[in-house]
Amino acid sequence: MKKIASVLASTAIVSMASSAAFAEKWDMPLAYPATNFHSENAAVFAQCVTDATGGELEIVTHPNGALFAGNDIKRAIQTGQAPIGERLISAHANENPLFGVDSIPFLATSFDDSHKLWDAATEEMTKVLDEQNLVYLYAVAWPPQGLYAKKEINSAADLQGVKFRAYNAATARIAELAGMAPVQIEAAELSQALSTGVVESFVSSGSTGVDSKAWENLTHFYDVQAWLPRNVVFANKDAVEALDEESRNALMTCASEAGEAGNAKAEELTAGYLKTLEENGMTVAEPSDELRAELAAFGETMTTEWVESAGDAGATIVETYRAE
Ligand code: PCA
Repeated sequence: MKKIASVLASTAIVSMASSAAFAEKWDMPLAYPATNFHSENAAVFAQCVTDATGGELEIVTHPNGALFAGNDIKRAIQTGQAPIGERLISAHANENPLFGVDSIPFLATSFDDSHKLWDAATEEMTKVLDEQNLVYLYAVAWPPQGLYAKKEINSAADLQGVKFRAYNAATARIAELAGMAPVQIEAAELSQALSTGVVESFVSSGSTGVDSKAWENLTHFYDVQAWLPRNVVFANKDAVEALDEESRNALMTCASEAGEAGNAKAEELTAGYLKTLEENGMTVAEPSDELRAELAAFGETMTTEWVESAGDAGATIVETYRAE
């Protein structure tokens, strides 16, 4: 007992001596695995802030939902349980439709269009997050979303009754429109849900298919390119305001660099993920004309629904985007 106490005491002294008088450590919860490109990018961002402040503000990432599960990250930061973190923002569209702006099917399906749409939405997004005690730092797109299944899917009729994993309101709504049974499941739990048969289909990127080794349980990936959802990194507003100016500037500069770098990485890696799915035995294909048309019709329904729910602010974003 005594020995443990003295070890602890000396560890405490060492860590005090090695850090500056008012140094701060920020734990940063992430929902996705350490090897996912978002998590790797967040680790570079964390190091950037730590280096730029000479360790005055040290950010330490905690991937894979280890500190907070994906669904709890946003609330944890709003309430100050964690000072900073990353979250798939569209998973919170039930709080405010604006959070689902990046998941309107077939509105923005390429990286370029996705960036245009996001640019049109950023000011409003920053404001809405600010009202929730959050400071918007940066956002990185996932590669375009495709359809995973364990059989050939030629039309929406083939999806009828399939057990489907949803990750936000848009994926749940597609399931509903296609007559599937949606279950909300975090990416960290996806492999298990697939191997136990809880779900047999989902819509996501090649990146998440690779992370969850989709080929172990599924056979087909249809590259439908429905939308490019984003992970947003934000910080607790009180925690940001308590920083000295130098640290705050470092945080903002590193954030802007991380946004650029992360989006470039997403684009660069997209084709490789689909290749990995293929190399592991999955059929990677374009959707049939019929499936494409049916999904497009769901998209039209959902675009109308979104614009109705998001009010003037939403309509302005879509108009600005379309005018670009
Ligand atoms: N991967 C995340 C969200 C979008 C994506 O490509 C997921 O499936 O949870």
